[in-house]
Amino acid sequence: MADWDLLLTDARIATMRQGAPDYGVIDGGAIAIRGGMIDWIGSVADLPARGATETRALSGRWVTPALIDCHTHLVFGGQRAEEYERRLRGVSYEDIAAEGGGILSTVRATRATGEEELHDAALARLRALAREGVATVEIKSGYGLDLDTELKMLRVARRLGESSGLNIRTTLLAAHTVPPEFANDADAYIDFIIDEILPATVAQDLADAVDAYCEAIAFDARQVERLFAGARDLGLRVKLHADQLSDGGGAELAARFGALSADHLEYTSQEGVQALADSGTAAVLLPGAYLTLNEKQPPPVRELRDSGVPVAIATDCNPGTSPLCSIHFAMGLASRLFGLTPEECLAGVTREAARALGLGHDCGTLEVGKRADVAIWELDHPRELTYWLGLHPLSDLLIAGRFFSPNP
Ligand code: DI6
Ligand code: FE
Repeated sequence: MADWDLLLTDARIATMRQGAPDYGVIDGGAIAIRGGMIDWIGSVADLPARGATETRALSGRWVTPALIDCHTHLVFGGQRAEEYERRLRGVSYEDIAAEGGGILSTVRATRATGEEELHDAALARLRALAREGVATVEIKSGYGLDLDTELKMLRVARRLGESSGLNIRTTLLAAHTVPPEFANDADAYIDFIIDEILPATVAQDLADAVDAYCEAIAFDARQVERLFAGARDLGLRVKLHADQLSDGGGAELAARFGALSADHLEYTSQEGVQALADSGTAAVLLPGAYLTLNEKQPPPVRELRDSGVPVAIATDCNPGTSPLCSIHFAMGLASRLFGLTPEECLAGVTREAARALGLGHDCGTLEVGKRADVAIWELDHPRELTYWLGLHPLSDLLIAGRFFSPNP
């Protein structure tokens, strides 16, 4: 009987191992896979003499961990291209939100759309990511804002895990904005989330984490704090949309609750950065939203780097502020707009993105004991993943050790 299910040889491997210099490269490498997991990795010269059911020689191709998109709002009804046009004519995102458009227009569309249709539209976006080597995607709710629709979105997200073959993590974002039913009473809506939506979500095991939008146009730090306490009581980890348009103390708040991640962070202060460093909370940078909103203040990348905060990058794929279905483009933007190096960009969509989802033990690097989520590329060097815009040089994608076809 063969020891291994699949053996990849003659590969140049960027393991992205924590602490390893220069992408953690192994030249002339091999990866042995068994039961969907990495069983052995190293130089071909050291490969133990064992049998494999299937062997693939990769002719010196580059291999990296499969990519991870750790912040998306991929499930939603309709789209907002018309709002985008209005913004180009000078109307601000906040003004559109104040007149009941913005997030609330997607809420109306999502409430009115059936599960099948929501699923199929999201699946197309998911496949676009998979074609770029993405194996793991986080999907948030937050366009329902009532019990039925929040649960509907999370059910669709869970189902996408089965239908797409990708690893899907789901996040309850009921605290995205105040719904019309609770207009002018954000506190009562927070109570409703704590008393009704959170317990139902947990009872049906529909969410892996809880998120909130901490912003002047949504919820303040005190309201988010109450929600997070409720989530903690039910054993759920938290993440936060923090300090995107103003410094609302979001990073400090996320750190206080040991959040998995604090996301956006354009206006985060030095104290906020230090709080993230002390709590081990990952920073998730979202350059697609920064670009689309034509923002001018980039997140404090140097401070994050100097303080040792893990920095991830994601698409934030959503119909309002980041209609971005390309993780490669997010990497390209993170380097051009925020000054991240190509190696930081690759770490940001592999090792650090896994950390931002609490999956650091499962995926995000190529190491023994992790799931065999592997991307194989037609590239001279993995720095090109950040350099090219609009090129998709994926040769093959393995998810849990199996060759995955994004276009079945
Ligand atoms: N993520 C969000 O949830 C909001 N901004 C962001 O970056 C708003 C999304 C929307 O306008 O629909
Ligand atoms: Fe977002």
